[in-house]
Amino acid sequence: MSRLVVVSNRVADPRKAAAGGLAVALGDALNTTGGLWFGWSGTVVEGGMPGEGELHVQQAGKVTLATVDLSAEDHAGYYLGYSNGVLWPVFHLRLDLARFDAGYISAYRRVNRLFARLLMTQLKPGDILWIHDYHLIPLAAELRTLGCTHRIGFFLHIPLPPQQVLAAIPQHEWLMRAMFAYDLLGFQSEADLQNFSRYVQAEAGAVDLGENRFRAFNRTVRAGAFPIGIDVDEFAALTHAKEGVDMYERMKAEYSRRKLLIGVERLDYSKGLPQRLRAFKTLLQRYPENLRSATLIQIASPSREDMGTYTDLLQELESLCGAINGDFGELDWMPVRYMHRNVARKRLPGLYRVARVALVTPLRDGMNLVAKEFVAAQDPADPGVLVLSRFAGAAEQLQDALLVNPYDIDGSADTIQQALQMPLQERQIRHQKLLRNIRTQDVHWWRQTFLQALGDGARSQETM
Ligand code: GDG
Repeated sequence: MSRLVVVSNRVADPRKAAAGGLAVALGDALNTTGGLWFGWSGTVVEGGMPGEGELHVQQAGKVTLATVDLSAEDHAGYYLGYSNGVLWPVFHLRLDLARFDAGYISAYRRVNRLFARLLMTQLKPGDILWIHDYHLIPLAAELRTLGCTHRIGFFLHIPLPPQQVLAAIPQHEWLMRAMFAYDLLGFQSEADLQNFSRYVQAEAGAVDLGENRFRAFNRTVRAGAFPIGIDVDEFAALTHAKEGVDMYERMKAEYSRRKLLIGVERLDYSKGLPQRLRAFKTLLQRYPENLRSATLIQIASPSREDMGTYTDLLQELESLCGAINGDFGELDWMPVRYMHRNVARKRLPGLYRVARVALVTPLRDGMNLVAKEFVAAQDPADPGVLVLSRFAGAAEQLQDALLVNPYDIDGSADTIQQALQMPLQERQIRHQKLLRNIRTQDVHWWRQTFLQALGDGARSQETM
């Protein structure tokens, strides 16, 4: 069996429990074949030389972790700049926030070249490479330039926008050409795959060879939708572990007289938090029976704090929460409990389980794992209701959630009310279907399906 090499911006030690579903799933795969996980170490070297970085190699069980330090200049241009100041906003349909003219592209290319150069020193014949996410789109092209002939797959965790939006990126042609250096491209949803297909045919003159294979720039790439899942069993075990149960019981006692709604995400403008708070406020105005009763716990864990757009969002949220609590709160009831803090992963399932309703209402999201975690943590006998944005990749699979348009504040408020009022039997039926779905297409299925498609491609090429 080929050795698996995973490359991602950040590397997690798969032996550590706090690592989360993705790290656990990739760790499983790496442990099976013995593998290498390569990425940024998380260290920023002030005054370091751009395009240079020390490589650290350590063994974590059967997995080799190889990580690179970045100079402050590279970190600013590659990570904060091009990745999170250009690609992240554009891919989430926020052209207004993209900083096209800041010259970040050179650092983005430089770091991808640095990664390629150092990774080449670690590769063995027959390795299969799996590269993750928007930080590393040109990595395969850089590796090919250095003579790498291995099979390389790419998975995009965030959405791929429609043709016209993608074409607004000054370097879009270069990015798309780089995508053809891969053998397999994985997207989260059918919608992303369609955007890719339309874009490459319209902008790159690609020929559709059928079965999602496209030919352009003298290369053939296969593309597919591989919706990422969670480790349902791991999450169910967390739900029944001590911390999960403690959290559940504490919250249940505290909120026994209230209807609890929950929102959990990284603080990010793609997650639709201001719109959600406005919808909650409209709920209280339109359906006064929720006064003194419905309580929204919103966890917005700190993320990319060193970027200005995130500071603006933080201020907007604080002022919205303050206004709702000021206008509607009573001495014994606060409508919104807002936390700008990270909650320990072991406590999340208890919180999900005690909630009557989860609000997962991003304006745009590649998949959204919180939606799936919420479903996994529910008591099947008395499950909570998932209110899910139709613009999350997860909506393609989770059709039995209550789907909303997060831009439609009144419509969202009505749907939240429907969720709060939903009879037990309907909740049970919807939950059963959702659970079946996340179990069938869990994170192990995702990983196996992607790697099988990447391996199958190798076999079909050999027989050509
Ligand atoms: C990207 C794509 C895609 C959140 N707050 C806390 C916390 N979390 C955990 C959740 C969940 C994870 O973070 C968030 O995953 P999402 O999928 O919801 O969103 P992104 O971080 O934007 O992830 C997304 C994903 O990649 C995978 O492909 O689904 O579309 O944007 O696991 O539980 N965890 C802890 N404390 C918190 O306060 N411990």
